[in-house]
Amino acid sequence: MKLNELLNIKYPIIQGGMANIATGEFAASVSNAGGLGLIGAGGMNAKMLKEEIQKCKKLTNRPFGVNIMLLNPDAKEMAQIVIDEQVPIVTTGAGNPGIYMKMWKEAGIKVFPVVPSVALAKRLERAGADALIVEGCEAGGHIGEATTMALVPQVVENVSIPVIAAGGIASGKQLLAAFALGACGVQIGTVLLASQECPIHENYKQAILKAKDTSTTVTGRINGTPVRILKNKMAKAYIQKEKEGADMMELEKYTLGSLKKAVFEGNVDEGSLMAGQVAGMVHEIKPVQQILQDMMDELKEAYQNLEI
Ligand code: TUI
Repeated sequence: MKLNELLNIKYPIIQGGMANIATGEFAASVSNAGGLGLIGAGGMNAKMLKEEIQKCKKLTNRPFGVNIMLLNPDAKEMAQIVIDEQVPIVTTGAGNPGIYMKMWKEAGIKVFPVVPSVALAKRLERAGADALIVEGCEAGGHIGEATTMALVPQVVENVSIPVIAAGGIASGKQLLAAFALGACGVQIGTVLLASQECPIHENYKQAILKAKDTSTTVTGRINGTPVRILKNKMAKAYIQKEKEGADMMELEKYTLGSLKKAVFEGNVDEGSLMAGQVAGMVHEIKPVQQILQDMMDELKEAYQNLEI
């Protein structure tokens, strides 16, 4: 199954959920560029989500979706809002969306949960998921344990619905590799942070451009919510506190709140700059349309140049 046909979009590329970053306006710009734009409900409350959906609808006639971050206290209310607003596609992250599957399917919504394991992939296929976004731990933000390279083919082998690869994808070569692993498309996030349209603070964009292969680290491994971010003063302090056995409440201060510090204030020392391992290969800020087009051109070139 071709992802662009399944979603009625131009390119087989989905934008990541990107909590606190992916507004209705940003999602519309990704959809207008030919990908699937997503409103990242992660950092929003229910009322904000409704407003962002309405903004997005005004800005694009193309398909778009909403990513519901399941740890969000308003997740249940948001699950109903996407139905009321007739959002055509929903992706989920940071949990098992099983309890919402029936209501979404009855409303005709296409549901693409993000999964970090074969076990959850199989369970959600049985629950009626239309496709699965299989995310490896190269990704930015909240991650599972397995890498994209190891996980995608294992999920493909165990389910019959389409698989979309996520984590570690910023170029046409990586898009080609995802197809080789059995995926029908990809989800990208980090490379879109360096787009002209992305509404993050300029300092955050510059930090992405400056990053190299070893510039990310993972906080929260010990307390059970691993989150990949760019190394900075905050990341060092967090990991130190974790080792000293700080409790969840104390550590919480460093997570979602500090993402806002990075996104809105450009505080690159104390903020949490979520980014994937591919940050090291993102070297310029381009319009979203150019990012997608360049990936597709490079995919074709890399395919022709394969030497086997
Ligand atoms: O969700 C993401 N990435 C995110 S969410 C986010 S906001 C946040 N910030 C700080 C702490 C926590 C959240 C930033 N980035 N990606 C998709 C993803 N889902 N990665 C891993 C998972 C996942 C993990 C466990 C999905 C399901 C799951 O299931 C557990 C279960 O209940 O079976």
